[in-house]
Amino acid sequence: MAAVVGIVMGSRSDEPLAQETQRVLDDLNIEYETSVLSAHRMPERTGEYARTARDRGIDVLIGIAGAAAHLPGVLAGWTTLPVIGVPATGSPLNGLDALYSIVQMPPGVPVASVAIGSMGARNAAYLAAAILSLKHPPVQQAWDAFRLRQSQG
Ligand code: RP5
Repeated sequence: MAAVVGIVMGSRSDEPLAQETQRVLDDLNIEYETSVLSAHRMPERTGEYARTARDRGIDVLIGIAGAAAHLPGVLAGWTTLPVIGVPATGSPLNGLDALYSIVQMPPGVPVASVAIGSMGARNAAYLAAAILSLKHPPVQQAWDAFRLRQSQG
């Protein structure tokens, strides 16, 4: 299966979080591609990536960014695919700035925000699985099986 999730991080410094997302997607056998694209340092390439994502077979985008974390919102501005934002830690405000930036999107261009940091990075992958399960039966099986295992403690 080709990549169906596009993970985008705003900086190489976000890589530890991206790896947490990747680990969950690997466990669920979900294919993904990973890019480093800064919405402010590389605005053209960021737009191009999001504009072409659907035609390349991507179904969900995950944007990981810290500080003034406009990356997920910019991705959502360039595509009608679902976008999940992960607020990264590491700034002087320790992710609260990124959380507010991501979660406070004005109506019409939504971004689904998950929690700050590691919890959010993992939940972004699980939320992507839930979205993909609507269209990809193997993902539905893997996602349902995970939820069942989890419920058994
Ligand atoms: C954001 O600013 C990135 O997503 C990163 O979390 C933060 C710091 O970036 P660097 O200065 O480490 O490149 O754009």
